Amino acid sequence: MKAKILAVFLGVIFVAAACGSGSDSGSASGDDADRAVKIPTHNWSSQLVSAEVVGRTLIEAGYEVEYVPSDSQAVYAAMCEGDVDLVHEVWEGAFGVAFQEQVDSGCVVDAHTHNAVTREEWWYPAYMEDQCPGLPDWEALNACSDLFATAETGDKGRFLGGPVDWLKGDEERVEGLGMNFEVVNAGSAATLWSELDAASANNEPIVLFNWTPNFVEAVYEGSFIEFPEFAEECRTDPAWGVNPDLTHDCGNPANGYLKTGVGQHFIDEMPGAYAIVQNVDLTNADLAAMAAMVDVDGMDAVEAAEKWMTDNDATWRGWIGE
Ligand code: TMO
Repeated sequence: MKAKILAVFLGVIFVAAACGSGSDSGSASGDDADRAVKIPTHNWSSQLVSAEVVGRTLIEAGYEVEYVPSDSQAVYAAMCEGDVDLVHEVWEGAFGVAFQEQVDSGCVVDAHTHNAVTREEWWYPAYMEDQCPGLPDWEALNACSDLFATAETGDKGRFLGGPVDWLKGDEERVEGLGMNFEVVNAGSAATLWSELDAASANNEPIVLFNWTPNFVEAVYEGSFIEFPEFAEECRTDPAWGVNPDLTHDCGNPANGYLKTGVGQHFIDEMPGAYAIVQNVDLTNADLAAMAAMVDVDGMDAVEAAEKWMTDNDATWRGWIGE
């Protein structure tokens, strides 16, 4: 309550300031609270670049932004609490459950579905097809589990998963499908790519978490494992699917969404900024290019965002109505 009153009060001051200086088109709306837009940053490259792009676009429109390093699952509850205002890369496979929970509770709003179509799944380099006949079928993978065994995983195959704040269902899936695999989570995305690089240099077995759009498809040949097709009930109804007793006996969505979610508080407090954020639309090509600038070309997120904005000037200007 107190925060709301303060927000309205700051809004009034801001209107006064905006009128005094004669705001030009594309600048912050006079109805918006006078505070920074809080944008979370996560631990994969496209997100770090696109966060900068969203931030710089808002700055061009006259807003201030603040970046908040955030756990990519906990961020949805954090958005509910008002600690961040928006999440502009909600990947269905990794975050669909955590996002939907807060949408259902009423404090997070499903603001936009991007043009991009996404997939996040177990993935292997193409040379594995000679070593493990029958790929990309999951049962063929399981039959080859011994190829993927490591000192760490004993007689089970190793699945190299992403950092623990990404997908939550890998262990449940191994159980649900009765696979002879153990999930080992990488500490960072960089570890995934260095392990892929090392394995590929010698055609050594590896199955790891990957996604698209990403830079990987431009650099390595490979495929996603085909698990039983995803359905919502697979995550909630043990009776559904090949295992009648357990959930998660299916893959991730093969044509997943990429969404932008915002806090209801953000819509209330900063309607002008919200209108811009709703316009932000990313394509598969955008995300792949953003990831490649960092993971292939070695730019940092700021350099990559600057280059993307130079290359896509009309796109982001369109978002702010120029
Ligand atoms: C959310 N991610 C793109 C890393 O799967």
